[in-house]
Amino acid sequence: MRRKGREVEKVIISAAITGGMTVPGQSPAIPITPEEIIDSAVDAHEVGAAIVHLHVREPETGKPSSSLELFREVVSGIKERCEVIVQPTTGGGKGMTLEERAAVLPELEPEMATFNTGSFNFGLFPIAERGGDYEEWEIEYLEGTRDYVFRNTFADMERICEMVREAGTKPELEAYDVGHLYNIKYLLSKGLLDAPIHIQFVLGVMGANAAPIEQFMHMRRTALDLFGEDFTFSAAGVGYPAEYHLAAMCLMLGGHVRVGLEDNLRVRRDKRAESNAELVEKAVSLADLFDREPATPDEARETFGLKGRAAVAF
Ligand code: KMH
Ligand code: ZN
Repeated sequence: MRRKGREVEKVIISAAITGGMTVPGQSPAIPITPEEIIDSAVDAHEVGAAIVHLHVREPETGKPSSSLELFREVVSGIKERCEVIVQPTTGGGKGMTLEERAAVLPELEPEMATFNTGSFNFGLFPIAERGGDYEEWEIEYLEGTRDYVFRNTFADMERICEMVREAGTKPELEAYDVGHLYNIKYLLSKGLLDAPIHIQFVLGVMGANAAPIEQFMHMRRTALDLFGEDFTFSAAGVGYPAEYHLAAMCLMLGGHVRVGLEDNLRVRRDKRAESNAELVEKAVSLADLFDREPATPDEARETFGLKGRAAVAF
């Protein structure tokens, strides 16, 4: 999907719809129920997203969940309404075991899923410290991240490698720090991952790498050193303006883009986002400034070599 002559280079936009580490009290725009998640995903697709990255939440409380019934309801609901690539999380939320997080792979056999490439502290407790109108469980959830390690050991990663192969799922390799790229290299060297790989640089989580563009460039440079040109990439900048700063870097450097309420709640410095679609629209406008146009889901399927929507188990 590289530019030929005057052809515009396509950009694969991914919308991270709801997340598993944020809590609903942070923004009324975060979709909670299956219906809200489905509507938000379809709307994000209609304005330019080729991929929707999905978590699910308990409909009554908004608490992040690993319920396979909820996942099935959401992914089937989206598939009925549009052709977008549905990418469930295997990262889940705080307190979920690896088996709970990864159960979407054998259950849904999705075209794509996330694959987290290392362990690190995942700190969201400063959000609660800043104050706000939170339920008691939300404060506990956020405060509990003071003592939370997002666990992705080598044994865990080897297990996910087996599971994505069995499910015929393309992993999106989430790298939150430079060491995670070396973990990916190790898995490749053991023949556990298939090339070409797709890497997502996730910058801005407290406990891992921060999101200044120098750190993005450092990670991309390291990836080039380790993998040559044989990889695709996108970036998820956590928070505002990181989301759009990294989107701009990816647009300039031939990469792809992720935006969405999972990562960032603002569309401008002085304006909270009202929907995922609004965040995607801004990414599409930014792409246009760099002569990039949104890829359709089928163009993204071709770029990533996906098995196709007829081959999923939902
Ligand atoms: N929540 C993001 C920081 C996953 O779901 O597996 C990273 C993420 C990973 O989206
Ligand atoms: Zn996620």
